[in-house]
Amino acid sequence: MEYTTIKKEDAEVSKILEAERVRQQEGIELIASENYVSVAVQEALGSIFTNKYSEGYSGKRYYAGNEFVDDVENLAISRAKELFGAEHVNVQPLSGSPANAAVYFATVKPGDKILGLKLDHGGHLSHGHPVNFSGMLYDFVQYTVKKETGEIDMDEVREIALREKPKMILAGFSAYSRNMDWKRFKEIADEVGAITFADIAHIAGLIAGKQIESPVPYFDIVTTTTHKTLRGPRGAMIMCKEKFAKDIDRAVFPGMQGGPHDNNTAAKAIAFGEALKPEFQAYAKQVILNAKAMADELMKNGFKIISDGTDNHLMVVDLSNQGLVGKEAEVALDKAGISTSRSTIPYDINPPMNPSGIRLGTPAVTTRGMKEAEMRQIAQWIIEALKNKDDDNKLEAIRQEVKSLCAKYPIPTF
Ligand code: DSN
Repeated sequence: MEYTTIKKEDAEVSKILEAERVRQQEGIELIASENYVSVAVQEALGSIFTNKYSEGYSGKRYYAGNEFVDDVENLAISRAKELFGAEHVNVQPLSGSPANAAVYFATVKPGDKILGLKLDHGGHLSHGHPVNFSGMLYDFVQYTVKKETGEIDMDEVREIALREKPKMILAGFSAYSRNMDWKRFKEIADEVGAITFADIAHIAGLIAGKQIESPVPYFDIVTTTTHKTLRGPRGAMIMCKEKFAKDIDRAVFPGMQGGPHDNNTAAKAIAFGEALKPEFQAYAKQVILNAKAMADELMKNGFKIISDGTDNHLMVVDLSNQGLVGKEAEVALDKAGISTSRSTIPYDINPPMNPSGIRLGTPAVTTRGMKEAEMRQIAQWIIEALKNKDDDNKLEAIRQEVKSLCAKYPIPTF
């Protein structure tokens, strides 16, 4: 990689950037929400669209000179519509939580009741956690996964919905490895007259790649970040039925945000274009095959995966039968060149800063071209690193093996 101008103009930033490049190239990235974007997406992010202000929407901006911003935003919207079959798309949300905030802002009032998945059962902070704006402003009631199966029990969701009569039912997750029953969620919402809202941030790429069923045909509103399995720039978008379009657009601007980040919109257009290509379906399929292979290898070696496997790109490993907690596992694996995130497990007895599990995901390693054999090898390194968590020499030896494997799978950079 050569960020030649940065190198010439700013040695301090250049040094940090190069260190990060080496970290990304030489390590194995298993954080389930991360990925590597294409060079085209990187170029768009660094493009002159970053110079522009463009509050408003296509044809109705509050600044002059937006004819090409209109072109690129319209292109991103039409590609997103084609990719997901959505009636209406807003590509301006800056990230996932602001997108979710705009949805609440557009559709419910502070104090209204919303039903969402509990954070330590796989939900997201913006799905009603008390420390988040969502939990502070709205009256969230939460559904959970079953202790015995690790899966959402739709009969229980219905029971809570009938009892609580929420204004909105939210289906989505950050750490759940099973398919969602979108149709059933919609049926339950219809029974109680609730708006349906799906947050597909984690699985949008698997849906776009036609490997997982989409909530878009069933749900009123669907949000997603664009940088996880979807493999675009950091950001988000909102898809909705036409009848919510005006309210959603107004909630994003002027309700929640000022000027959109047009360089990011250009990068979204490119990423959606990439996701429309047949090779993206092959990538999405491989992401899931890789996750299944990794989960299988870990389970064969005595590790407990919540729900005993995965249908998507991620898995939550319960470390309690290994005599370990998430933080020490994360630190040991990091020393071995394997990047993961600690994770709560359902019914966790440990605190969120040091929970009982780790979450692993395969989008980034799949983008590099790794397949099932590499997943099994990585699982073996994980097992070895965790067994030797206090032996820095052993962890360094694994790190060198990791580095050799990674050398065969370069990350996309300029
Ligand atoms: N931070 C993301 C994740 O890791 O799942 C969710 O916002």
